[in-house]
Amino acid sequence: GSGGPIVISTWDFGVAANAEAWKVLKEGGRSLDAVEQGVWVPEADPANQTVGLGGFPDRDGKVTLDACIMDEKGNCGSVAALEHIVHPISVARRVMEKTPHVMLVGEGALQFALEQGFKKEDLLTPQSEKAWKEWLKTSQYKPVINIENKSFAPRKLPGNQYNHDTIGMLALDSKGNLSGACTTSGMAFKLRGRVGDSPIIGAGLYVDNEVGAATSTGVGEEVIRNVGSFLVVELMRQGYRPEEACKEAVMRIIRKKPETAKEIQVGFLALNKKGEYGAYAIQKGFSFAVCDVNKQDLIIKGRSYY
Ligand code: SD4
Repeated sequence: GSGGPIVISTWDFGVAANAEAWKVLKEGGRSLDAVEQGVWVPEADPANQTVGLGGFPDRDGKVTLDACIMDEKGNCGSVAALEHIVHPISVARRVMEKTPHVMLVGEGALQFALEQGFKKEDLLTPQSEKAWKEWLKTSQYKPVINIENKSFAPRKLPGNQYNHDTIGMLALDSKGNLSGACTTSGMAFKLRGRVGDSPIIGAGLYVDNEVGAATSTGVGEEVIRNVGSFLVVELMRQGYRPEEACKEAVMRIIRKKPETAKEIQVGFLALNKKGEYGAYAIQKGFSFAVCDVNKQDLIIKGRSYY
């Protein structure tokens, strides 16, 4: 552990996001600002088809976004099934800071975002619309195991299925405070109204400033069932190192549904109060990006059960 400041995030695309977060951290800034600004990068990137602008739509052709954010004081904010806003993470932060609530969904979340001055935009890019129309030909609904793919080109996989990745980011600032953010367009071609783990506090993200923080990526349903990120943090509280805690949370999923687990990917990423980090996934191919004073573009291949 570097002792901080440090920022880590899911998948290879975390490198660019970490670089933005690092600008805040290296100036002694707050981890909350770092994670918000860090995840702006994939949210605004139309070539990234799994987060924010340009995300794959649901099966009705609507891009619906899920995001949440949590700070060192245990404050948290979340939006689910939000349409038309490029930066759902910032709407989640406004929910946290400007309302007495934690979570807003759907039309109410959009109404709140517009009242807060966010711009209404069309998030469906021609590229993602094309992918959706292609998917409609067979309309197969089966999540595919996500593996890191070097290019951000449409991730067409065998059987006409698509990859799906979320950015989860965790940061420890120079004051020793932890924050986290998680943002996604969710599972490609999901049922309209489907909400994954990513905006659920305790499932897709959890931060406890006494202990550590955790986030997840993969098939959200299995993460929600096991309250995954909360579990990882609680295991760290009991003395597990970050990778061990992530592994135990993965094992919980595998033990409960061994047949399902063979077919899906779930990965957890964790950072403790000392700046030590680790990850573990069901399937091979889960990577994460690490950035601290020593190295800004480190990619680590996470260990996995299979
Ligand atoms: C979800 N966890 O909506 C997200 C998707 C994801 O890698 O992370 N894909 O279930």
